[in-house]
Amino acid sequence: MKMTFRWYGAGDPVKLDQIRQIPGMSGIVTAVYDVPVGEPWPQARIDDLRAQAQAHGLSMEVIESVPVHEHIKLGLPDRDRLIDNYAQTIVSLGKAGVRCICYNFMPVFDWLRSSLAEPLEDGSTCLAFHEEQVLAMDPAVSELSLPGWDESYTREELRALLRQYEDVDEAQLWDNLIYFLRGIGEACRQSGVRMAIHPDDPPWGIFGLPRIIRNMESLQMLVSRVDEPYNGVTFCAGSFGSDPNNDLYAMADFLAKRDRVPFVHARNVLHLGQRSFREAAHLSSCGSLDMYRLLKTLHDGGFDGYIRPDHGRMIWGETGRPGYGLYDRALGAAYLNGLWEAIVKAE
Ligand code: DNO
Repeated sequence: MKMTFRWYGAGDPVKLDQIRQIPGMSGIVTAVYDVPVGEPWPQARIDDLRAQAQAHGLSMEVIESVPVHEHIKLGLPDRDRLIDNYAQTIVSLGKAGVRCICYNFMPVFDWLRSSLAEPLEDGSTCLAFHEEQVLAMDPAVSELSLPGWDESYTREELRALLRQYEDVDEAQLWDNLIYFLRGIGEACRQSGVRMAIHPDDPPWGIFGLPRIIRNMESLQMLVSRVDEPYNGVTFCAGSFGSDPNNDLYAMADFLAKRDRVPFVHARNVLHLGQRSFREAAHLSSCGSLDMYRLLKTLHDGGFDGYIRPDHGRMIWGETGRPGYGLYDRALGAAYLNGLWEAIVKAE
């Protein structure tokens, strides 16, 4: 297992100097953020990021994310050119030593929460999803915006995009995903890069848009339709785990035993009903997920990939990017490293 930490580049309030001081940290998970979605990433920009990491004693073997252009998800005629561009980026990343790319296939929006700073009794804040608040939102009219979302659309463009998805159902979205994965297969095989799809977050449909990476059935479908080692999953515990109907451990076991988990996002959630949750500290007793059982299942299934602590609460007065402060994620990393050491030594 290689412990990593997400870093948003030079503008991130969390600095590489700080990340390197977290015990057991092997590398950063980052991206080139200012190349328009769909364009290939210049090799020089990738190499520069890697040099920054290395200057701080950190590796850069995981990229999160190389975003997939909406026209690929929609299956529009210009997708072949966009897939070729994506393949070029894969090859360039491979040259720079990247081994894993985390991406998602969620239409229009990435992850969604109703609150980015819900106050907790202990004075910290966390991200939360309250179904009734989300159902009251209308993205086509509100000024809704979250970190991680593509901010480059105007309201009118967003409305037009949402209309385009009216003709895309789940079966069509699946076909478009498989087409994409096959289209980048050669680049992945050549460059030794593994793709790790991020689950839909939360793992159910929102705003009437199709969402397809949600549960065990999705995973079975994914690995059977493109049965190749490069086609993997980012096992995001908090995303799959926010649906109480998901058997997280059976899902981890299924994927790990097939060697389809190049990357893990380890975080905990506290269920507040079927479709509402709060993001908890990483420790099992703070939420609804058993982090020991999850790591043990991954370990026993043969997992030996990259892992990172995921969203943290804001604690000790820290301000910054919601979910991506330094302190609670660093505590998460230390805890996960401790669990892993105990699991390995008990063998
Ligand atoms: C949220 C992240 C996601 C993830 C993308 C991958 O904090 O886990 O935004 O990076 O879905 O493409």
